Amino acid sequence: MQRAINIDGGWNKSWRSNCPEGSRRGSIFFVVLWTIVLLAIFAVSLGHRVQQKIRFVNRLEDKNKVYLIALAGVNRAIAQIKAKKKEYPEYDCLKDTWSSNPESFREIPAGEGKFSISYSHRSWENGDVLSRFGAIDEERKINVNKAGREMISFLFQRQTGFDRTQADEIATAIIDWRDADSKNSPLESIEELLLIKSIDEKTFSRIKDYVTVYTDGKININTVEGLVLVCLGLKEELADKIIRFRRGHDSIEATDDDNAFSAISNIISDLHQFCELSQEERQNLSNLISQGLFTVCSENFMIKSQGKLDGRDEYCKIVCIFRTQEGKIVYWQRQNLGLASETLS
Ligand SMILES: [Ca+2]
Repeated sequence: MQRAINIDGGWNKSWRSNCPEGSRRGSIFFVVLWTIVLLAIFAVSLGHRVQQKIRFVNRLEDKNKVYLIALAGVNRAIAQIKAKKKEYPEYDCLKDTWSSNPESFREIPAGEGKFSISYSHRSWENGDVLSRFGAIDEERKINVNKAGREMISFLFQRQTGFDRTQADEIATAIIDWRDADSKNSPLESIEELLLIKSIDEKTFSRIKDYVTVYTDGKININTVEGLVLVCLGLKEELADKIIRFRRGHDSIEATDDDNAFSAISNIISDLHQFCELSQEERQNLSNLISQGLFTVCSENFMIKSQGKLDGRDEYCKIVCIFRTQEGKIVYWQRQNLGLASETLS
């Protein structure tokens, strides 16, 4: 027992002599300091993560808000189309409220931002790009599932600079594509043209505003652009007379004084009252009418709605096609800033 006490007492003595009180306090202070530093680092890291999550949630909220703003634009356009169809179902033309209506479609406040519905088109005279606030009827375009080889070929010759042989080859490829020999079904979207040989992004960009897959193939003579009239087989001078008839006295398209063909049976007589038609022009127009190429009504409307939040860069663009007969959307594409587009069917 005496030995044990001596040994223990000796150890305590040795430890105290090696670890003086000041040194022990220093060690504790050092541990506490490191703990504080580590806690501070953890707190900063946690704060950074929380900030990131807050920013992410805010971005999701902005994305949702701006989508709803663009959606409000789509609903506004559909309401205008339905109202016009209910009030004047006989024919559709460019002075309709769905077609040219800056008061309803330009920078319209909605929620925390604004929406606009607009599209660009080219001047018949000089090809300048012009803007209009409204929707676009698909019946002004060539249906690539219905059009003949010559019509498609002519569109590619006029718009892409391809010569007759190259354009004929593309037209043949499109017709083969939609025939039973290959795909066994019509094109489901105009973007499907990009899968066809010789049609790259550049070529597609030059013809995409003139083609559709959503109509029955008939062209609305009240809304069609001059280029498409020529592709149908009208002489340029006759296409020009139709465009000038539609513009009315002010010679400006889509204004209140515009003229419109109220029925297919009135096309030649209405045009003849406006300007002189040669026998050849009458025959030219009569041939196309008898082939059933024209209509005066539209049933499918493309709406391009862009929503934007006030004071922020976030925006959302919706492109859709509304079919009035069935009262439903037949095409839907939504695109947010910096994000890949998603396509819904
Ligand atoms: Ca006019």
